[in-house]
Amino acid sequence: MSLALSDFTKYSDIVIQCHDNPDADALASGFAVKWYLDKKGIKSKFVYGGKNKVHKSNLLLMIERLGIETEHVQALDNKPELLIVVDCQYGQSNVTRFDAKEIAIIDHHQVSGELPAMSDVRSSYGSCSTVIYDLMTKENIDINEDQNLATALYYGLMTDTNGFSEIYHPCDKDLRDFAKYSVTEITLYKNTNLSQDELKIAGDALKGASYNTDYSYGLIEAEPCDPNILGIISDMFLEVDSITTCLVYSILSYGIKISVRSCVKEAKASELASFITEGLGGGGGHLVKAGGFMQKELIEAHGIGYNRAELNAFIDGRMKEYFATSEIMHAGEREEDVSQMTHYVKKEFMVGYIKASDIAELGHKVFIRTLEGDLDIIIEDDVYIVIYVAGEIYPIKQKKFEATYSVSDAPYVFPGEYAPYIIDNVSGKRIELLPFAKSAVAKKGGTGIYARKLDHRVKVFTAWDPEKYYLGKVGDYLSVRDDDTTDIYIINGNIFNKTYEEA
Ligand SMILES: [Mn+2]
Repeated sequence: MSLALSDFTKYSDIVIQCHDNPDADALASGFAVKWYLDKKGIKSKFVYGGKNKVHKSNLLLMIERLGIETEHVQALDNKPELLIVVDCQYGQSNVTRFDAKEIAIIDHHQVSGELPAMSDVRSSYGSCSTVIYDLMTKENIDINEDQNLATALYYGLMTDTNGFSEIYHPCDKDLRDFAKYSVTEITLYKNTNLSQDELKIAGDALKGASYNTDYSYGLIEAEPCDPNILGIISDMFLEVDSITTCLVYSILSYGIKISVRSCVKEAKASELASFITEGLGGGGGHLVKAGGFMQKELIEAHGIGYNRAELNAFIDGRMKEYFATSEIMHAGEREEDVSQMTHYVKKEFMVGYIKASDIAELGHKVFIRTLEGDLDIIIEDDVYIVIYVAGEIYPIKQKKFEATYSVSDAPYVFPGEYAPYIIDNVSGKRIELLPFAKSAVAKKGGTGIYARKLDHRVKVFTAWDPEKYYLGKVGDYLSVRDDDTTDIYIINGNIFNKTYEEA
C-alpha cells in the first residue's frame, strides 16, 4: 500500500481530516496537504471533529500566524469524493468518523486496522509531517518555497519527538536539517507550550512516583497532558539518585504515550522504549532519551483491559521483564564455549558498491545519511562505498574491497527502504548514491566464525566499542571469530542467513 500526493489531483471534492484534539503535527500535516492541493488548483477543506476546539496557546498562535485554515466540525455538509485522513487512521477511536466515497490515509503510527488501498503509514517515522515532507520531495516540491509550510512541518516534527530528542529515522533528520523555518515563530510557540494547568499536572505526577529497587527504575503516571510534559517530568525524574532508568506515561482515551530515560550504558532508552511498545505501537529515540506510543485498539487486542489498574500492572510488568530477560556480555572478559556453537563461513551474496571518486572530488569531505546513522568520509582515490545486504553502508579501502568482492555485470537492486545520499561538505551538493551503484559478489570463505542462534535477548559490548552495546534479539546470532574466540559480536538473523553457511 502506498500513495503519491499526485494521486489526489484526480479528485475535485476533497476533505482533509486530522485526529480529534489536534496537536501540532496533525495541524501541520493537514495544512501541508491542503497547501499542496491549493498549489495544484484543487479546492479542499481541512477539518477536525470531536468535542473540543483547539485551545492550547501554542497551537492557536501556529494556526493564526502560519495561516492554517482549519475548521472544527461535527458533521460534513456532504459526502466528499475523497477524505484524506492525516496523522491517524480512519476508524480509530480518536478520529470522528465521517462518511466519504473514498478514503486515503497518511500516518506515522502503528497500523491498527485494515487500511484502504490509498494509504501510506510509516511507523518508524517521528511525525506525520515527515511523511508528507517526503511525499512532497518525491513530487519535486521544495517545502522551503513557503516559509510558513517549512515552519509548520518543522514544528510538527519537533513537538512529536520531544524537541527532536526522540528522533531516529534519517528522513526525520532530513526535515530537521533542511527546513528553513522561522526562528521567531518556533521560539514563540515553544514558550507558550504549557498552560498553568499542565504545570500542575507535572507537579501532581511527581508526588505519585514509584520505585523498583531490584532493577533501579522509576515509574510515574501523569494525567492526560501534552506529551512534552512527559518529557519534562522524565528528565527531572532521572536525576533522582536511586534510579538509573525511568518511564513516565499517561493514559489517553486512544492510547498510552510514554517517555523513557536512561543514564546507564547497560540500557539504551531507545531500546527500552521499543521493547515496552513492541507489538502495540512503536517507540525509539536515543541512548538517554526516548519516547513511544501504544494504541488502545492493539492493547485491547492483546487481552489487556483498558483501565488504570490493568494498564499500570502491564507497564510495570514489561519493565521488570525487560531487565529480567536481558543478558549482558562484555567482549574480552569471557571465552565462548565453541563446542556449543556451529562453524560457519561466508557464502556468495550480492552487494552494491560505488567508487567514492565517482561521486565527489578527491579530498572533499562528504557526509552520508543512512538508515543506520550518519557518517563522514573523505573522498580518496582508493576508497569504495559498499551497500551491504540489508542496505547498510560502509566505506572500504580498494585493497580490502578487491580481496572480499569481485565486481559483477548484474544490475544493482537496492534492498533497503531509505535511499542513501551524500552531502558534499565543500560544494554543499546533495547527491543520491543509488544511480552510481554497481553490483559485486562477495567471495566465499575467508575467516570463519562460530555462531549460535539466540533464544533470549543479549546485549554485547564489543571489543571496539565498550560504551555502546549491540542488541541481539531472539533469532539473531551470537558470533565469535574462529581465530579469536573472545571477539564476541551480534549478527542480525536476516543478514546472517544471507551471508553465512555452515563450514
Ligand atoms: Mn503525529
